[in-house]
Amino acid sequence: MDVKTYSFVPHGDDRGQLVALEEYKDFPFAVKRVYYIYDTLEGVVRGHHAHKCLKQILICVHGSCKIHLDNGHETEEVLLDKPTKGLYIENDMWREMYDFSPDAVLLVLASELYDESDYIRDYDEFKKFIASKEG
Ligand code: T46
Repeated sequence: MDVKTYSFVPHGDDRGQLVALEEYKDFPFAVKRVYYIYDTLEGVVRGHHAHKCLKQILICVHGSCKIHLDNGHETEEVLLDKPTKGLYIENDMWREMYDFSPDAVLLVLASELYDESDYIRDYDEFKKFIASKEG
């Protein structure tokens, strides 16, 4: 599966590190929404859905977590464990987030405003949606 990850280059100096991200330059969409996930309890699995249109960049800016990706045919697991690593998740991709370290902060840059109708929260429905798009 073709998983797109980014290695962001920090502006480091003797004060520490700073990562700056610009839409269309460092990732391929404009940001309409930002959210972050933290204080995730041990053993919790989040996500369990796909999006019809939404594109996102996930960055674990503190701690670590794993992302399970499923395009309807293949699956892949991605470890996010540094604030310079970004994961691009396009539409039509089932995702689950798990193995959060207690200190994990997962930052998400999203291409659209929140819209519940964009979610596919049932896995069988997701498989049918993918099959229908592929004709
Ligand atoms: C995704 C993964 C990576 C809002 O009101 N506005 C928002 O922008 C978001 C993202 C969520 N919410 C509300 C909806 C639910 O009542 O926050 C609650 C938790 O959302 P959800 O159960 O969808 O959270 P996750 O962690 O399962 O999924 C989230 C995003 O929803 C999703 O788009 O790709 O993170």
